[in-house]
Amino acid sequence: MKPEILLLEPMMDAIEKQLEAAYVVHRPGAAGVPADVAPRIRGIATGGGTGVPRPLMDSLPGLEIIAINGIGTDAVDLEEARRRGIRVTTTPGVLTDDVADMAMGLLLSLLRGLPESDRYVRAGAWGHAPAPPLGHRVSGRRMGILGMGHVGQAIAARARGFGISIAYTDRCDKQLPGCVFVPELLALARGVDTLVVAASGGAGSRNLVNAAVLEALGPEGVLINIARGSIVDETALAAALAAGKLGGAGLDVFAHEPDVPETLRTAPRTVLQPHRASATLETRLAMGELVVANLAAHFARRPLPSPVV
Ligand code: 8YV
Repeated sequence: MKPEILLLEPMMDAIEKQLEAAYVVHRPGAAGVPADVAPRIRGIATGGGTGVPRPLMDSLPGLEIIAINGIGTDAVDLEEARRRGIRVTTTPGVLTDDVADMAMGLLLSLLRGLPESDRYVRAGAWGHAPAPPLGHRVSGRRMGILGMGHVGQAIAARARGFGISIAYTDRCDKQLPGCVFVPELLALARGVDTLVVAASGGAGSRNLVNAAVLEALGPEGVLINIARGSIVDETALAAALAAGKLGGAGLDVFAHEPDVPETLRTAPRTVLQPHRASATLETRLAMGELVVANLAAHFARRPLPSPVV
């Protein structure tokens, strides 16, 4: 008998086929998990942003494993999982480079005005209407990174190649060559013109990037967020952009996805993405393979490739 699992987010066809071959896969829609199915569910495959809502976890008495197709664990109650002996796995390593690339992509798009220029050419305006405003030089900028884990360090490595200096804040000084550690986020923001959010989400980082931090970045400063929307106070961000107190923002993530506040959708000097930092064929395949491998190891009672609980 195949174990029964829930698939809470679509994955690549090739991955879903592998899941279908090994499990009875249920895809709960808006109606949720039928009452007769819930007791039979032993595993969940889900995304980092989607996680597992606590009421869903509570409705699955036989749940044994949650395999996250991502590295963020903030949308899963890890304490409760530990308490109930539910294993939790993530997909570390394989998405680091893509997420760092997205941070640089957002920075380049924002500073060089790529989306506006693209629209200008497509509209046939070239030669007929004034060109878009001049952009800003990328080299020579001073980048501050909030959260210097694997992704933060991959962003630093790329930014250095663009002639950008690096400072960062984290729980402790990681003694990284060529990177200046600044213990306080506010002090970091005062000393840089580019703040990149690469920290973990969750209660400990909620609204860390607040009005004071944005004001410290200043009218020439830009914010890039490829981590979690919850880390940034979106109301303060929209207000700072509207008032010209912040130079711009490149955002891949939002506090209440897929809802993006109107104030951010219409804010000036912004480049927005629908949580796409790990969304390449190569990486989503590698992530999916890890999800499959973790589930397979669990049901075969082998050691899990990448457990967090
Ligand atoms: C993915 C993520 O987009 O790694 C994470 O935590 O949020 C992203 O890489 C997501 O997990 C896929 O839905």
